[in-house]
Formats: sequence, structure tokens, C-alpha cells
Amino acid sequence: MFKKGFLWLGILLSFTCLGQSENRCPIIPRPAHLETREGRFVLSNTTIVRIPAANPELRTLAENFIRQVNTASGLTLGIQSANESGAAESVLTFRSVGDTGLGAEGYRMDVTTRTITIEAAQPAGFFYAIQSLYQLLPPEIFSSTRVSTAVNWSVPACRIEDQPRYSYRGLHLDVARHFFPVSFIKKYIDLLALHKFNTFHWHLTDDQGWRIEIKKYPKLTQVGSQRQETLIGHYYESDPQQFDGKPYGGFYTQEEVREVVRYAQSRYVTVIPEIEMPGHALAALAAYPEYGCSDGPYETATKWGIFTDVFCPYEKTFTFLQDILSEVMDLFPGPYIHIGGDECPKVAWKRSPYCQQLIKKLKLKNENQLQSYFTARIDKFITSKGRKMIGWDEIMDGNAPPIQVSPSATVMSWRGVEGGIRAARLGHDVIMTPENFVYLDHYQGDRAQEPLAFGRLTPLEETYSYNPTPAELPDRVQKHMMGIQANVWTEYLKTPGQVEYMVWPRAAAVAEIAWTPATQKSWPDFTQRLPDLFRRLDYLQTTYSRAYYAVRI
Ligand code: TNX
Repeated sequence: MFKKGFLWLGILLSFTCLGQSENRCPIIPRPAHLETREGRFVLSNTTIVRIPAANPELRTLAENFIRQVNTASGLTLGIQSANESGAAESVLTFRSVGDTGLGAEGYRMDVTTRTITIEAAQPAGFFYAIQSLYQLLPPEIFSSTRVSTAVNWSVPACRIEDQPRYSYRGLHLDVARHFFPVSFIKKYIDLLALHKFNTFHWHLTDDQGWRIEIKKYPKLTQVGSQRQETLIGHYYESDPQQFDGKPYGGFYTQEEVREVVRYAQSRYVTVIPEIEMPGHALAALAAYPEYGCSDGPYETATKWGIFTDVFCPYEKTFTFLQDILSEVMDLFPGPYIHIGGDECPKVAWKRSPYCQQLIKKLKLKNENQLQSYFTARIDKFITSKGRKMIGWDEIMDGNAPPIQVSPSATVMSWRGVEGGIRAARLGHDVIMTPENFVYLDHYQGDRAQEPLAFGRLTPLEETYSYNPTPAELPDRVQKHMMGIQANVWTEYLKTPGQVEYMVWPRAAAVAEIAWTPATQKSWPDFTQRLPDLFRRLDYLQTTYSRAYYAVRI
């Protein structure tokens, strides 16, 4: 009797486990609330996608979903508007509701064996529901051609209520050190949207290249987008310096920029352009030397690092930069304009009689304050156009009387977390992007095994462990923490494949920090969903790193 009891318990347990392993929901980022149920919803040729009448935005979302499903599976899912009649056995319903209680990006999804019902208040919510639905389907769903093997095109029955932890969820890409074509930028945006990021930070200018066409100043791209050759190998270690000896260049036309912005918009991604000032400006100075403190000549940098030639705060420089920003604001409709502000050496300003006089005239204490003055003027200009300025945390370095950086400036905290916390205490909105956790140009595994990368080791688990708003931060600080962003600097990343290798899977860890409530975040659970991510990336023809399986530190 006792033995029989054990036998039944064993059978029952193995069934439950089987059920669980069949009905896994390997969504990244993990939803805020997820309940699995028994059974599966099977897609078939009789499945109908039912959408609200007269809602073109939802119709487009549904049609895109159907196109992808039909392409990969060879099925012929149909679409039906809510006002059309007709019964269907298996239905995926999009229901637009006034208020889900889950915010503008939230959604509810109910999957039974016969129906899938998605409810959201805004199109972005439907978009995120669809990204979850893709990830509940087999990874073959991401194939760009019809899959020839037998696949069970089904979704585990479950109930999801989802909404993001942070309103700002960003991924950055430096296209100045190395240039990447529009086709790759679009693929990058696709992947970030799939993981529910809503911001793409496009680092468009730096010492080594100016990558955006500005009509009023054509030399910025004619001269500044080109360099003579590129340093290969580490620049800060003792290796003998080597150059590849090849001219290098590239830039985006304004038409291409508009195309990227539109493409991102249709995936609910805002693009933030970054125009670096006053430092990281050599490529611009190579084109227009009159805006530097000496007469030049300057050359677009061929090495990596920080350069002492920066914009000089002449009146004519402000005019030049404001003209540039005006064109930039025409191209990028989003609320934010990023003006860099990082790593601006003060050597040239110290030597310049003009700067020294200006410091006296404005009663400033030092050159750091001169940078704050510079930033404050640019901020005023951007704000006057109805936009918001973002800068790296150095924009706060000279923030002391008589200079007050306007509290409307948003700060990206990259040199650790303290700068961000300090700025938030002063009432600035802050985006956390600390280099020790979310710099994806750092090594992710054993240096001996990994391709050349920047600085320290930041393995997947360390990235995953980051919490931008730990409970001990006071509420008045927390409320200014808008979210998180991972940065991808490309000194050592020449090809799309090399970029992807550094980004995935660490960006997936960042996505989970950005979206999933702290209580639902779980490293062991995340690692169980990794193989699913890798299979999806395989079908998406995206390179990724398996360093996690090798690193044990
Ligand atoms: C610092 S992060 C920089 C970049 C470099 C990066 C390398 C930041 C705002 N500035 O210019 O590419 O380090 O990790």
C-alpha cells in the first residue's frame, strides 16, 4: 500500500514536471506576472487573427505578425476585423481597452487551448504582447524562409500581465569608431525591440569620424567622415602600435537617417542622436578648424583614446553647433538630444587667452565651470526648441555657483553609479549606464579565449546582477531614475558580427533589468531561458557569445 502510494506520487510528479517542461514560457525579458496552464494553443490554417475595426495601427501590427508566421510555417493564417462576422475555431483576438491598469506599454495575454486574447490600451502594448507571443512560439518562428522540418506551431496555455519596470530602456551603438550600414542598424533595432527596449542611442560623432550629413556644413562629412588609417591592437597597453594602412570612412545621408527613424518608430523605438561637444570633436575640427582653440590643422583621429583638441567656446562656435543641432532636431522628432559632454580635457582651454578671459568675465572658478557654462548654453538652445538635453555625467562636474546646470538636463551616469545618484538628488532625471555593469565592449570571458575587447571583465552574470534602483535609495532619488542603457563602443568592433558577439546575450540581461520587476528577476531562471534565446538568434542569423558556459569566476 505504502509502496503503491509512492508509485502514484512518482507518476504524478513526473507528469507535473513533464507538463512544466512542455509548457515553459521562455520569454526574455521575463513578464511581470506569468501563470502557466495545461495544454497548448495550436496554430493552424483555420486560425483567425481578429482585430478591432478601423484601427490601422493595430491592423499593421497584426498583418506583420501574420506575415512572419505564414512565412516561417507555411500556414495561411487569416485576418478579420471585429465588425466582420464569421465563426472560427481557433482565434487570436486583439482587444483594445480604455485602461488596462498596466500603463501605455503594458498588455494582458490569455492563452487557452482554443483562444489567445491580447488586451492593451496603446499600440505599444500590443507590440510588446506580440514580441512575447513570438517567444512563446518555437524558435523556428524567426526563420526568414519556410522551415522544412516538422515543427509544432503551438503556444503554451498561460496568462500574462505585463508592464515595464522602467520607462527608459536603451541600447547604444557607436558608429563613429567604426561605421555600420543602415541595413545593420535596422537589424540592431529589430533585435532591441524584440527584447522590449524602447530607445536606440545613436553615437554619431567622435574624434575618429563624423557620421551624419549636415547640409549647412558639408565638410563635416566630406572631410570628417574619413580617416587615413586605423590603429589595430590595444591602444593603451604596451603593444607596439600598428595601423592597418587603409583609408576608412562612411556616413549616413539625411534621407537614410529619416529612414532609420521611421523604421524605429514602427517598432516603438525612439532614436536619440548624439552630437559630441565640447570634447571628442577632432573629426569636426578637421573639417572646420576655426572652431578649435588653435588654428589647427587638425586631422580625424586614427588612434583611440581622448584628444586635447576640443571645441573652443567662441560665439561663432555656438552658432555653428546650434546650426548643426537645428538640422539634427529636424531629423529626430524624439524628445531627447544627446550632446555628449564626456572626457573633455581642459588643456587647450587653459592655454587659450580667449578662454581665460571668458572665465574671468563670467566669474568662473575654473575650466570645469567653463564646460558647464558651455553645456548650459546648449541646453538653453535645445530647451527653447521644445526638446530635452541629455549629457554624460561630466556635464555636472562644474556644477557649482555661479553655474547651475538646468535641472531639466538629463544625466547619463557612466562612471559608476554615484554621479547619477548625485544628479538625481539635485532633481535631474537620470539614466543609469554604469561602465562596471553595462558596458558591452568589455570582455565577457577569459581574455585568452576572447576577441580583443576593452578593459575589464564584465561577464553575463555581473551584468545581470545590476539593480539601478536598490531599495536603500530614497524615493526622491528613485523617482528620477528613468531607466537603464547598455553602451556599445566600437573601437575594437569592425564588423556587424563582432558587434553582435559582444551584445548578445548581455543585452538580454540588460533587457530583463530594464523590464522585469525586481521581485521576478532570477539569475537561475534566466540561465534556463538562455538556450531558447540562442536558438532564436540562430534563426535571426545573429552572432552571440557562449562565453557564459566557459566563464567560471
Ligand atoms: C569612454 S563612455 C568613452 C568612450 C569610449 C569608452 C570605451 C564615454 C561616455 N566615453 O569614448 O569609447 O570609454 O569603453
